[in-house]
Amino acid sequence: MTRLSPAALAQLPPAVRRPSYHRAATRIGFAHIGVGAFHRCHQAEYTEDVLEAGVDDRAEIGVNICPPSITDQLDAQDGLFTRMLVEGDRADFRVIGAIRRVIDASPGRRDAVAALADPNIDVITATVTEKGYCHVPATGFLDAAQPAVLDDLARRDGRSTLPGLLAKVFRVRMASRAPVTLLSCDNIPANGRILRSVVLGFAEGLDKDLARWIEDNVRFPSTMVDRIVPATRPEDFFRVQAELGLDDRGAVVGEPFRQWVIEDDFNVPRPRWDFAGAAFVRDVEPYEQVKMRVLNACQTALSCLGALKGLVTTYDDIRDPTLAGFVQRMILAETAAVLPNLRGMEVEPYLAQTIRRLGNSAIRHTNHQIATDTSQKINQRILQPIRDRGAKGLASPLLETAVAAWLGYLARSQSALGATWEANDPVLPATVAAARASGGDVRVFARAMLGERGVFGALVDDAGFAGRVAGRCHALLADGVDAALGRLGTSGGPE
Ligand code: CS2
Repeated sequence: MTRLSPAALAQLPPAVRRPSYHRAATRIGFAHIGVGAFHRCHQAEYTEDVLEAGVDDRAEIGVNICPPSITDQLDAQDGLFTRMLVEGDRADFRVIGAIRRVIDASPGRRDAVAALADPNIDVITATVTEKGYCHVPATGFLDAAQPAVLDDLARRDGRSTLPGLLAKVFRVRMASRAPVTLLSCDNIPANGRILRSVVLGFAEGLDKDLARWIEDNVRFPSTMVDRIVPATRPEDFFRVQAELGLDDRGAVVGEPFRQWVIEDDFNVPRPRWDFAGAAFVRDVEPYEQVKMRVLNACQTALSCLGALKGLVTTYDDIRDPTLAGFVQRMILAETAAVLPNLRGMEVEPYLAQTIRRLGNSAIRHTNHQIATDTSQKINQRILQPIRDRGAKGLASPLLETAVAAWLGYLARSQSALGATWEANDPVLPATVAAARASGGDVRVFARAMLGERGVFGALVDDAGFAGRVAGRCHALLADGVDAALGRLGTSGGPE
């Protein structure tokens, strides 16, 4: 079958939207690191909308520093790809042209550095997943104990880590006096501050002048990004192929909902993503708190509880009355007390919208995909609300149950504790050690995991927390999810 390409656009059925602006007249003024499904279905479409509106002429170059290969997917298509938005029986297909060039970083990364240091690029966006920042989740600082970070520092070269790569890019930009704005688009709290902190942490270890230059010439606005975009499945590729009559190896699938809130802190001409509905604000923190503590927290709790119940996707989880009831109570009875008061994102309507989004029958987001790397996600989604409630003297039995569910999920990846699946998480070495030392007792396992300071921060010193969470974890595995959640009652219930 013919591949999607500029020449093949004329063959598309009329219902498929395609670029109507003159692609060749755009210039590459943006770069993106980590062209995965999320970026293609989110920031790239905002840029596409702006190009269509004719208010900015900046298109982008995409750079992948980790597999999969972006050139395999998009080179032969001249960067074109389809985003399919689905809800129930409805599907909307659009070919996006905003990505003009793509490169896969070579092992030495010279090509990636050259592309990102190009003075014509004035905004670099990034989606590299939570663990890509190489930070300690509980503190936000560079994790200098990570072998890849140590290696990059020892070689004085950014071949393995994002902070290392960026330091290399900034060294070239310092020589050519080319300031830049860097936009983290991952779900970590104060993502701009964390990106700045890891990049400066790395640069300080290399060259103080470089660190000073970065402080003066690079801005790191924080952002809140939102759209549910699961990994594209084979059946999604077939559906796109059937609709287009063309083969598209870069197709992505997402929900219609999208949101982008960006801290207004640019040292270059500000992109016009506001034309596509993005909001530039002074302070992003309240927005990201609501999003991560409500939507993302529900996803994390559901993914672990759902997996323990043998369910496959968030859609299956939210149709389960026990699980749906549990997450709604968790948010309303506990998290709500530690959410900022934000106009347009008030907790009740926001939660109702979240539950509707999770109930979109066309989105099949697997529990295992969401549960991946929970050690990097749980701080901002669940632990911070627990800490904030603790500071107000409030107990958090439901949020603690979500923590217990994650530990139960990890336990079930270990043969000593009834291995059922493989877990994928940077905390796996500690998980293996804790399982081996547990003698098959999940409470012992959970207590050992609760000693991981990089994940739990000061909560590791809270013996009451450890005892309760270990007990809840045991109950979830020994009695089953329904029985354990049932005992929590409707109000959060007894300990
Ligand atoms: C999900 C997110 O995989 C995950 O961790 O919770 O990718 C989520 O779908 C997005 O943040 C929605 O904007």
